[in-house]
Amino acid sequence: MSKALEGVKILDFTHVQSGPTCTQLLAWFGADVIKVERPGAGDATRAQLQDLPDVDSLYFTMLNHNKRSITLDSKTPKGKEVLWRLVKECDVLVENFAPGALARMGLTWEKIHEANPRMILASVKGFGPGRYEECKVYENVAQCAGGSASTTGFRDGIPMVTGAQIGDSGTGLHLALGIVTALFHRTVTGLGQKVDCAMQDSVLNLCRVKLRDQQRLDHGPLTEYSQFGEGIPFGDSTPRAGNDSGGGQPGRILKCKGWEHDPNAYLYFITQAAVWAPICDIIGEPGWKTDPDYATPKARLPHLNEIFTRIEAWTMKHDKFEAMDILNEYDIPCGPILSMKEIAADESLRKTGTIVEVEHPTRGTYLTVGNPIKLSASPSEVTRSPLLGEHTDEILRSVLKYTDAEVDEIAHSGAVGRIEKIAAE
Ligand code: CAO
Repeated sequence: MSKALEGVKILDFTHVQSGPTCTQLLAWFGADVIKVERPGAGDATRAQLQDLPDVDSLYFTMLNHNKRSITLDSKTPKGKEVLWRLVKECDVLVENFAPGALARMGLTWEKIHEANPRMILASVKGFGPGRYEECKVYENVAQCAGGSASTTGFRDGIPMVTGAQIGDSGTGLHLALGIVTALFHRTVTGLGQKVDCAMQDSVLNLCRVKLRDQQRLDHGPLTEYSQFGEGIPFGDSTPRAGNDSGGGQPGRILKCKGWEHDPNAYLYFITQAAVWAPICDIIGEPGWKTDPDYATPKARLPHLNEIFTRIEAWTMKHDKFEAMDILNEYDIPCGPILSMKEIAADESLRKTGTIVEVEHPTRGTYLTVGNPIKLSASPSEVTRSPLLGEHTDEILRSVLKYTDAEVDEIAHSGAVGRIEKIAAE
């Protein structure tokens, strides 16, 4: 079965998380992703958060599946020569260096476009053009500058960042869509183009409902926020709303049986209007079905704290899975708070390939997250991340068609790392 992106060559000049997330997705869809790394060190994440000595970290292995690695010093004359051969050979160059770094290597859009008019140049930066455009950015900076932190956490607490890497992985996802869109456009124009994603913009895109609420504030209080029922006045910007859904269907995280000793014995419960009647029956408040203070979604808004306290009295009698089973019988939307330990053992996620076990020559077996996007005619298979420079030789010879003598010359010039054969394979 052919892969959706088979035949597409990606010059992967990415590092850390945002860029590698993007190129990993493209690799899962079948693109040939050639990761260019600095000889000796490689992507800095290989050595970050290491749990085993001298073994590529899980941070690296979990973001670089299905890729090939070539080491190349792009600042040496021979290294530059090889890099330009790669530019001419590949369809897409993806990078997330600090602003200006790519141009300092001589790789400006004008030169790239001249050398290979079909090439797409895809970049992640922290900020788009404007007052912060020169800044280096990591995940949490983007969460803060993109509106996520100011709207996450509890009203009376400090701004919070989330565990989901919406700045890094979120931007990588946006970039991947930009790349396949540009590839599609190229089928019509025959030309490549630039694809730019700023982490701030990507976070904001994921936070658009909070900008919605900012504008709603001009016309009155946000009645779906618990703060409204608590009689606390709203300020001039979208507040932090704890675990309120804040949307049309009020929801909360509620304690379940065992919450005293299990930090994840909780359930997210949504009081969807369509199932209000069964909710009232289950929690033992049948009168709320017709009581004018509770019968309609609008009437319920000032009473959300009371309603969720009553529902929680019920959820606390059941463990989260039991509660889920009972509520699902009535199509009441709810979800258990799953720990990473529970997710790692989840049978369904393993069956669909969203959680996969991967074999690595120096690490052994480890768990990773597979492709969350399932294509029926082009399923993804997760293969391990490359060792540093593992494919240098292969790429020089088979992709760039260097002769044996030329490969020797490149190796002796110091432009590439030691060309290794992997003994374990
Ligand atoms: N050969 C020679 N030099 C290389 C090289 C290679 N193969 N690969 C990288 N380099 C050089 C770059 O040319 C750059 O050199 P100069 O600054 O001298 O021109 C240098 O390595 C470092 O690049 P950098 O500034 O991008 O790296 P950093 O560790 O200092 O910063 C980061 C990291 C992430 C803050 C920065 O890259 C950045 O802001 N990127 C854009 C936003 C982003 O993607 N952030 C997400 C981070 S988490 O996913």
